[in-house]
Amino acid sequence: SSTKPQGPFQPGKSDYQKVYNDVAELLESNDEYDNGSYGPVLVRLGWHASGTYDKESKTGGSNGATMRFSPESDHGANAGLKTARDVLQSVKDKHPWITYSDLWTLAAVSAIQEMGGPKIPWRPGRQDGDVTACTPDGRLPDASKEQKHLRDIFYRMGFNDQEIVALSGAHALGRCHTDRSGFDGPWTFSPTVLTNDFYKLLIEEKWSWKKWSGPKQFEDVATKSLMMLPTDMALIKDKAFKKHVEAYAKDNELFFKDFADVFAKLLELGVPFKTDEKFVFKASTD
Ligand code: DDH
Repeated sequence: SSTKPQGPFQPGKSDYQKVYNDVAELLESNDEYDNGSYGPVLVRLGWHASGTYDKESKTGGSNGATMRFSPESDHGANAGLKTARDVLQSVKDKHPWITYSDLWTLAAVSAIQEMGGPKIPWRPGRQDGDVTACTPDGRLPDASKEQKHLRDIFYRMGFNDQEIVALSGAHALGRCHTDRSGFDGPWTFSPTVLTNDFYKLLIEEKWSWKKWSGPKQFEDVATKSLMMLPTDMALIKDKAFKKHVEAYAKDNELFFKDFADVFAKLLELGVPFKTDEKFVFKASTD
């Protein structure tokens, strides 16, 4: 009893790896959910928590985890993300020392790696904020718009054209839900595996407007089972974007390298880290 450690718990890499592993175990724990994986919606949570960053005012970003609170939780862009937050609560209960903001970003890293994606170096240090740090509505992209809007939104976060295209490859994963965004369907035939298929399909398939009463979206002419958003299609309408789409369509390794860099950067926007040391987590298949 005299050998009890003193002071507050100081988590290290092995503690974060345990969190990573617990998220990995959750991903396919519910056959009934979507394509049998919470992976895509956890990636979307990490992205929407981070993509509110504004480099001028230095507000928003993953630090704070302010999507726990209304009004941010009710912003239209965040529809459906309660599912992701709720799923992660069991991990938070098991590891109460981790902040929600570190947990949400680490969960996105776990989901990407477990879905066959590249290693995403990650570091801890985010602090949870309160409701006063909620960002105003409108900081996340509007899928009905095109290249000018993409640049307005992503330049505000500090990204360039190549990074916009690299980030967009995440749409190889998951799907649109009519009861969330109003859009419908997946982008690829393997929505629980990260590949460069988003770019390949964008270039190789023929796309036409879907005939339906929902929001304007594209469908592939060949099978009518895949979709593209107007913002996705803007990536091949715009010459400067298209050049990167073509490069990633040809070279999955290049996509993985650039995606790892830009996704890691996204998750760190605006976070006042105290350490430079980044962790690379072991995937369950390593
Ligand atoms: Fe996205 N995304 N996204 N997206 N996104 C949707 C789903 C998913 C836009 C709109 C939508 C990124 C960029 C953009 C993921 C990851 C990322 C849906 C459908 C819409 C709409 C939501 C629903 O109905 O459930 C737009 C617009 C952009 C843009 O302008 C570039 C980025 C950068 C990422 C990322 O992770 C880096 C993922 C994953 C999904 C699938 C979610 C799911 O539940 O499945």
